[in-house]
Amino acid sequence: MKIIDARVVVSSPGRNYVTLVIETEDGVVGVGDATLNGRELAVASYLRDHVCPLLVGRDARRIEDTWQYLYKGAYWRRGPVTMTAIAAVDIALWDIKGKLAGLPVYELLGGAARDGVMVYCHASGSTLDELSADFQRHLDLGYLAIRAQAAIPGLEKTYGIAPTDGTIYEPASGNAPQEDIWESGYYLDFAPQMMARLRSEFGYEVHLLHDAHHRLTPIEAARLGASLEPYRMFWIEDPTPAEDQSAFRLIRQHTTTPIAVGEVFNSIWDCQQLITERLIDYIRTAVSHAGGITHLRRIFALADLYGVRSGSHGAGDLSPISLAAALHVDLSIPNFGVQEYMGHRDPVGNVFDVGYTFRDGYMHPGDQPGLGVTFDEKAAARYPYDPKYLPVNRRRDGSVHDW
Ligand code: GCO
Ligand code: MG
Repeated sequence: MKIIDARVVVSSPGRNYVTLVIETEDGVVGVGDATLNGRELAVASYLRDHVCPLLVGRDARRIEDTWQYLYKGAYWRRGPVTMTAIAAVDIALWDIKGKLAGLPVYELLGGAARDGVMVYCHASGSTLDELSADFQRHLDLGYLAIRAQAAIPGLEKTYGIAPTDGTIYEPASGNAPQEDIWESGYYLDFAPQMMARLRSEFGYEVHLLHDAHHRLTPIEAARLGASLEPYRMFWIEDPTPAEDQSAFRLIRQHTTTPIAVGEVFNSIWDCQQLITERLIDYIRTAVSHAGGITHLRRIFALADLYGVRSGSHGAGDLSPISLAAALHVDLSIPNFGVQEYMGHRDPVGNVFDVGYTFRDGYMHPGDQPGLGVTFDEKAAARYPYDPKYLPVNRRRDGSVHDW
């Protein structure tokens, strides 16, 4: 089953997506997501210039061998660009394998270990009243788990707050990133007030999540965790930058609030210490940024040994192909925790036709052979690449801050 073509399509149906299309000699087509938000063309080039030529002529059925060949064989290992490129190939090959077998990918991964995949959505507001209205709206839609973010009084702009006009919350800035001002003090005072309000209004049954976006020092993160303990969080996410994995020991010494980390990780080595020392509760690696289905399963298997559960990244900058791939993995692993689901706004639906469904707080990848996502290349061509950057954070004194 030889691969005869591998091509990269960069399109922007509302936001930028990089899609890898692999075709076999029998006419079976597999698709993979190679999107790295704000660095899209680097992955497109890595694939086009260095990987696609190596794929042509290879046996599409040999997923593990291809993974090892691209990872070990390149000499230069890891990193978000490399691992996103490998992920795209891997996801496309699993799609092909499912189509060849006539089975949805989750069946190839051992079959369904649960009936549905609990997802969490995003509720936000520029005031607490707006946040609570948005929270109620998502409860009415059936969500059982909700991430809550609100604009922080004292700061001009807060990342993660969706504008009310339905656009995405990352600013549209083509030539250079927008720069926001951040001061942790305002945030640390405000976060407990926000959660107190939500718990007093909506009770304790709904799972409550919150993203700190790597902005705190370890001792500040410890303070945040401790101050949120009365509100029984499902998790706080990315409390401090995780390059320094041992920093989480300090956070753990001070709080029982569960911690989720890992959306910017790209390999098992990035999370090894966090998992094996039980410094986190949920590992958030994304299928498209951490080496695809093959590598994600390896990370989750390691996590399972240490009682750490999955909580895969699922923001809108990951294409519907990634979301589908994540859902197949989520459905099949023993230590699933929760799946992020931000959803995709049209015109994304004109380019990606999806088989996954949402009902009563749970998603299911569907039972079509492969991943269950059809990518329309002709439609994609109608939405040319539109360069955009994530914003940058500075403190009031002008120094660049983590985020
Ligand atoms: C999340 C994330 C996203 C990221 C985005 C970056 O938890 O959903 O933090 O909002 O910022 O995916 O590309
Ligand atoms: Mg996050």
